[in-house]
Amino acid sequence: MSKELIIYQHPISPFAATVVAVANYFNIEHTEYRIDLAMGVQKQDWFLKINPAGKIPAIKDGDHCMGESLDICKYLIESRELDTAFYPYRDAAKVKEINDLKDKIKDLEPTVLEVAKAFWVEPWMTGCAFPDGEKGDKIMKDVYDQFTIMEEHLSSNGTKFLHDDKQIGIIDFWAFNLVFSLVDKELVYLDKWPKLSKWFDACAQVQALDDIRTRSRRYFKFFDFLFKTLYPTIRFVTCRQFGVTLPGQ
Ligand SMILES: N[C@@H](CCC(=O)N[C@@H](CS)C(=O)NCC(=O)O)C(=O)O
Repeated sequence: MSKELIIYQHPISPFAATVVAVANYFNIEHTEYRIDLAMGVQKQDWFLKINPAGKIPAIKDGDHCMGESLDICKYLIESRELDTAFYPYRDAAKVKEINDLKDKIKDLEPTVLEVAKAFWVEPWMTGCAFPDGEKGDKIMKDVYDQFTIMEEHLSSNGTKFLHDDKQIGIIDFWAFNLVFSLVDKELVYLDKWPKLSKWFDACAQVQALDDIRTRSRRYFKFFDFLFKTLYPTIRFVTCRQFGVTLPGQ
């Protein structure tokens, strides 16, 4: 049986974007399979066999199934024996450095998700209010704190990328996908973090990241249209009389 790699993804997931970008960066042949998160496909039995956490991204590589974006990226590199500074898995000291770096900014994941949920998905999709006042400020502050940690890291390291000066690495890929998911929805601006802005621009020039960002941006625009124009218009015209209900109605 040929060993086919399937990446289960959704086009607006920054975690799935990381896995697809890594596969493309290393020319790892794969097929993408879109999981309809809104329909809850990620919680269906067949998918839970692939990733019991019920989340994307996940992969099926021959008989091997797994979830968690960074673990998948590491697996892809190790299983293909890619000897690269991007993730030098054979060098225990470097692996520790990379894991420590991820640990330093581990709250980037929940804080980015919280901003996207509170200021993009929920108000537009479900019609609920934007978090205002202290609540809204706190959500933004949490993500800004992560940006400050990254700024300080880049400053003290004196490097262009998070690990290294010349070579982009696995944590840059992971963090870039998270950060652009907010920048491209115009939910955050990086001007107050000059080193982080430079890092962002340097990552954006890497072809695999530029490709995935361009694709994600198209989907952000599509969902923007759906949330901000189509849904409210349909609500306005009130479909109730036709028996149609949208989220938030
Ligand atoms: N830590 C996970 C996060 C994955 C994650 O949160 N995925 C979201 C999409 S962005 C998901 O599948 N959510 C569906 C759900 O929770 O039902 C990773 O890095 O892979």
